[in-house]
This record gives sequence, structure tokens and C-alpha cells, in this order.
Amino acid sequence: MSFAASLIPNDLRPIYEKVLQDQRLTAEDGVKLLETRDLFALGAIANEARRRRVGDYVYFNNNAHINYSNVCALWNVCKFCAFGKQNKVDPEGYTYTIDQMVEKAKAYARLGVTEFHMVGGLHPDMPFNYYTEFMAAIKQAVPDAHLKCFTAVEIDFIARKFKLSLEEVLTRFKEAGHGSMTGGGAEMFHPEVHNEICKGKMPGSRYLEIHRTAHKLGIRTTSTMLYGHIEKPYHVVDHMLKLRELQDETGGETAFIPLAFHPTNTGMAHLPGPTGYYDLKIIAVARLLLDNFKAIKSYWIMISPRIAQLSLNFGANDIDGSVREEKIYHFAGATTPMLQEQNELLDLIRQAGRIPAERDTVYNILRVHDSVPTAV
Ligand code: V47
Repeated sequence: MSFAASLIPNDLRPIYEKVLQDQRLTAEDGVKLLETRDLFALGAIANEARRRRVGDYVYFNNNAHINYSNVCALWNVCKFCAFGKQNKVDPEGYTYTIDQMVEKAKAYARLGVTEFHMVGGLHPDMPFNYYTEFMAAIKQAVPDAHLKCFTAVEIDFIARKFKLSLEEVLTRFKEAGHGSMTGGGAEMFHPEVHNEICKGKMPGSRYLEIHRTAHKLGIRTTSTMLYGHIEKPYHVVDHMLKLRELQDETGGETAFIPLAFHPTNTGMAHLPGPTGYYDLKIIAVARLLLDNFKAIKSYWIMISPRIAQLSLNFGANDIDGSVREEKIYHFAGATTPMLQEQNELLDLIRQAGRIPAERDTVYNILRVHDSVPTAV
């Protein structure tokens, strides 16, 4: 028996056997995994699934987040959000001009950034051209950059506001230089949770419809799940299985990113937020249930570089990128840095015994770095 197998307790053994035989796990398996107290056994199973399905590379990229505005029509709807501000009332509200966006993009391009991740609030006043013009202007200034822009919630808002179909919005955005969509806005699909944390926001079915439409147009997306608030294991499993179903249908998701809830300054500030133990469990269960996702991403800015590094032994194979500028979690009290230099990401990956692979947005490998660990 291998060392990994010797760690598996009897109640998880049937699940481990399924993983060894490449069989799909069920909702009941997912709940059982989330309920186990045996974190290391769970990690060993997820690590085995990761090794078999996607090998030893850990992906990262050279990216920069630019949050174009935090003004949001739903500023008082999403209880978990500290970022969205009321238009014209809140002194912390801001909206970048197109010139400001271009200046930022040019400065980041000089640092070798290949991807701009751009999302914002649902601004009630900006014209449709604001979005197309900022993308076109950035593309003109930095032609090789990939513009990973907008969550499904922004696409829904823009389509309804300007009375356009989803196809029309996405096609016009694509013509302006849009490359792919981010995964934000999913929160948790199950209505019991959705109605509690963001009643009035578009439902999970609309998120899935927008991702499906994007995939049909050849636009890749990532997907997310906000965890660590009021959810139960069956809510987590429901969310992941809905994404698995969509991925079976379209294959258009590049990565799944669990988003750890940060409570400070939010309408749910009384909650403690997730622990490191739960962060690792969620990553492991994502790897095991989402058998058709190649990348399970640990977003270091939310769970800290240290937990992100540990998660590489719990099923994760992507550690996001340099990020550089981050507002959503820092408005919500994040104390993590906003930048990880490339050598820091390389060290995290190498010290976990894995091979750093620098990628572009859609997971073409740009460079495999040697895997020699630096001194621990
Ligand atoms: O949609 C908001 C979440 C999302 C909080 O696609 C919060 O590669 C935790 O989607 N605590 C935006 N989460 C960020 C996002 C993302 C991040 C990194 C990579 C990718 C990707 C996507 O952040 C929002 C919402 O779900 N969020 N407030 C909070 N207090």
C-alpha cells in the first residue's frame, strides 16, 4: 500500500477507490468529504486526483487587476461586499477615466504584465461606450495584452440597461478587444444562501446562462464560489455540481477559483470568515468534484500566500498571478500584500516540490521554470 493510501480512513476509502478508477464522485461523496475531520486524508485523495488529472505544473501569470469603478447600483444588496459604493453619495466611490485606465495599463505593461483583469461595480450612469472605449484604448496602447474583463453580473446589468441581448453585448465587447470573462459574481447558487446574502441580485441560473452564452461565442470564462459565510456542505456541493454540468456541456471554463469570504466592513461583519482548515477543504473538494476542470486556482490574495502554498498539496494547480492592485478584498479588510513578485511565486511553488509554469490567460504555457527549490 502506498503512503497516501495508508492515510485514508475506512469511511473515505470508497471515494479514494473511485478516484483511482477515474470514476465521477456523487453529491453524497462531496458532502462526506466536506464533513470529514480527516484533513490530511482528504488532502491525500485530492492530491492524487490532481497528480493523475493534470500533473505537476503549477500555473501562474503576470497579471494586474484594474477595478475601473466601485460605484454600484447594488451597493446595499450584497451583504458580503465592502467594495460597492452608492453613486454620488459615498465619498469613497470612484470611477477611473479612460485616460487613467490607459496610463495604468501602460505602466503595468512596462513590468511585463500579459493580462489585465478588469471588473467593477454596476455603474448606473456610464454609457455603453465607456466599456468599449476603455477596452479599445488599452488594446491600442498595449496590443499584446489580454483583457480579462467583467463578471456575469456586469454583463447582465449592461445587457438589461442598454436593452441588448447577451450575444450583442459580448460580440460588441469582443470587437472592442475583450478577450475573456472573469468568474466573479457567482456567490453561491443555492437559493437558500443566495436569498440570505444577496437577495435581489441575479440568480445562479442567470450566471450559468451568461457563461453558457459566452462559451458558445468562443469566449472563455473562469468560475468562482464565495465560501466561508453561512453555507452548509450541501450548498457547496450543489454549486460545484452545477458548474461541473455546465463544463460537461461547453468545456468553456478555464479554472475554478474558490473565493474566501472577508467579513470586515461588510453587512456580515459579525461572521468570523473561513479558517485555513476550511480553505484547504474547499480546494480539495473542488479538485475532487470538478473532475472536468483542469485548473483549480488558489487565489493567494484572499487566503494568504502561505495557505495558497499549502493548497498545492490539496489539489490546487494554479496560484493566480502578480495581481499588483486589488480593491475588493482590501476594502473588506484583507491584510495580504497586493503584489507577489515572480521570484516569490516561484519560491512558493518550488518549495512545495512542484514545477512553476508561467501561462497566458487561456493556459498556453509561456515558460516552464526550473523546479529546483531555493533554500527552505
Ligand atoms: O464577484 C466580494 C467576491 C468577486 C467579497 O476570474 C468577495 O480568475 C470575499 O471574481 N470577501 C470578485 N469575496 C473577484 C473575482 C476573482 C478574483 C480572482 C480571480 C478571478 C478570476 C476572479 O469577489 C465578487 C464576489 O464574489 N467578493 N466581496 C468579500 N468581502
